[in-house]
Amino acid sequence: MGKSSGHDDTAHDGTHAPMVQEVTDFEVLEIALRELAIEKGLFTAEDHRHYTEWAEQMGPAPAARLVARAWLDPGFKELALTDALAASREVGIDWLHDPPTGFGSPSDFTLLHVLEDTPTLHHVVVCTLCSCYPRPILGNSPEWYRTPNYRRRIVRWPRQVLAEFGLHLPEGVQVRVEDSNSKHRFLVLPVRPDGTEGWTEDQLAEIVTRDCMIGVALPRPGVTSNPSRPEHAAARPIAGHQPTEEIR
Ligand SMILES: [Co+2]
Repeated sequence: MGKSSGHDDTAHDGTHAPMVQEVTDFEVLEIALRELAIEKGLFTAEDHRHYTEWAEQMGPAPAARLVARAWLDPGFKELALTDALAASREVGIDWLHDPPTGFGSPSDFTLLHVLEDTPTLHHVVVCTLCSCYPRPILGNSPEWYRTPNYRRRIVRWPRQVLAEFGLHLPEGVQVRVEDSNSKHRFLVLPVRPDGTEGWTEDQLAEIVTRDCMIGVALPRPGVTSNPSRPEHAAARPIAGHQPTEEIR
């Protein structure tokens, strides 16, 4: 192959190896399986498009509302802690019937657990095996959540990894790392922060960010988006590039 053009079609001459692998093995597998399923009549291309559109509109807003309501309503908090799927329905998320499939998605046909933080106990969620995540109520997972780096390190050095997220927990606070799997997904119910007395559910929901519910951040009045990561100045900066104010 490639000999007729006068080239040796291997990476040895450095000209034929692609800069990036354009399609991963998993993508090839997904395409093959999807096309086969459509060909066999298991679902239509339109069903697939509809499902994809639904999956992409998921976000953390319903989970934030669940937390805010649990802070305000002890009865609802009890429901969230004992039957999180029922509590999900109260904030508009029905894990089994919302997806256009009508039976959930295979990986979301699962049990949700709400983990209650206290002043002396902090929860953080991981999936050490892959990337299990309570997607119907929290949206799609952040990229870092799926990295082997986070998955292997958070279970070994939780305090250190949390500190890297900017969350420095006092020694008196116990850290509990909860490992998700295909049947059990977790949502952290953080401690309601000081300075939010008298707030409405809408006001409270605004400060419950995605990261707070994974357990790598704590809610704070005035912080309504996931905190930015600490940035470090480049060891070998590009000539002429001006670092931003924050990292100078
Ligand atoms: Co997993």
